[in-house]
Amino acid sequence: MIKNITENGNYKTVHLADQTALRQIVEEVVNQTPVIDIHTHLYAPEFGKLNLFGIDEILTYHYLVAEMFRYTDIKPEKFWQLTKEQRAELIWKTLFVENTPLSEASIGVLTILKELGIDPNTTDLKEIRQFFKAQNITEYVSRIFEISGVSEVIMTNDPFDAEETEIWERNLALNKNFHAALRMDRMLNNWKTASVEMKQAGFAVEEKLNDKTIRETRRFLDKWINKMKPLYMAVSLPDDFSYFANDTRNQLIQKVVLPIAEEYELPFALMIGVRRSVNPALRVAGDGVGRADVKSLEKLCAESPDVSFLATFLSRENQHELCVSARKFSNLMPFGCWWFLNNPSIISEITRERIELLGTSFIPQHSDARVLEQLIYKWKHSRKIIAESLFENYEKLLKIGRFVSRKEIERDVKRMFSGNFQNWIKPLTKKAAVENNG
Ligand code: RAT
Ligand code: ZN
Repeated sequence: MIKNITENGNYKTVHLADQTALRQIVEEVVNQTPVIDIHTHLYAPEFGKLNLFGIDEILTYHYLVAEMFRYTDIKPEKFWQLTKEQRAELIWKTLFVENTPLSEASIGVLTILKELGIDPNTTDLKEIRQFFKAQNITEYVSRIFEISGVSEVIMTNDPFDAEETEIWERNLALNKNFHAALRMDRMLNNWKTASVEMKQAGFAVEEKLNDKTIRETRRFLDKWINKMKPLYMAVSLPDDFSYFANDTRNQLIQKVVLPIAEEYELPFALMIGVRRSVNPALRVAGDGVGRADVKSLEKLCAESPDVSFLATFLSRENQHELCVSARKFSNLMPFGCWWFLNNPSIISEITRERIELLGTSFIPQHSDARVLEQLIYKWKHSRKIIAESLFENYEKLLKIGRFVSRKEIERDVKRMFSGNFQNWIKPLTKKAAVENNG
């Protein structure tokens, strides 16, 4: 006989077999707790055509484009000449009709269809298109958020993207569930071009990092921070990123990014390990992964204790080191299972590892959704694994005789799904103490 949790949080004595009740409650809480999706490529409806939705966008997701090339002989140059509809048709035929859709990204498409009430056995793409054409976008956005259990999303906002900045310049009131993140890729990864573009935009910036350039670069970021009101700054970095080098990127981090992070109390998110354009012919589907050096992240955290860092690594091999670093630095918050890691077997491994090393003091997932409906599958699939990983650990407690209440489970899941992030974006002085130092 063991004790088990009850609905109101009290303990009652039940038979061991009733561990199923514990599992059920964990699943229920995980499924019902709203999540803040801290990294997406979605846009608020006010961004017009940048806000992607519908079956043609879903099918032409670059994860699926890459997979399609595994099965067809079509040359990339020819593929990119097709219209979006033609590309979607080819991907549909290749991955869903002529082959069994077994990969995570293709199962994801079927999860979306099922959750929207479309028969996943439908092979006629025209029929599926009808459903999406009939949607009213404002209501549809709320409906997708509701089905996905997502309360808010953070966008990825690039101050060098003309299509995007043109909309920001209009100062529109955005849907309140979409927030900005200021993306620094072009500035930190391609300074030569970025400096020219900033100059063209009226900032007295030169390629050489003299004092005036630093001042003007900060002024450029001041402008965009005031306009976008981002919740954090972010950059994706290559696998060979080294904070030990004295290169332009590191000088910009030291002289521009970190001072701004302190001044505005904005966390700095580092997404490390992408090898851009491993196969340029595949365009956005052509990036790869490489193992990075976590010591560079530790150096950043150690040298800037007053800056809050969010970090995710693309390589599976870096995940354990990231957890250990987070035990050493309470200004470091690991987040998400990024891109090629966003597969059930790997999410399961990473989440279990993180719980074992960090308890609940991490952010388990982000969707990276580029197309609105992807929120549905990314969160449905991840929730299942997060629930399993949590259950596994509550079960260990149960076996020892330490009983958990529903309230505790709710508190834990809330922290992981929204609280840790909300706490992280608060000014340093207002952050709750993080109890994860190892
Ligand atoms: O996951 C993706 O869609 C990638 O293409 C990238 O956008 C990556 O997530 C990134 O933010 O750089
Ligand atoms: Zn992304």
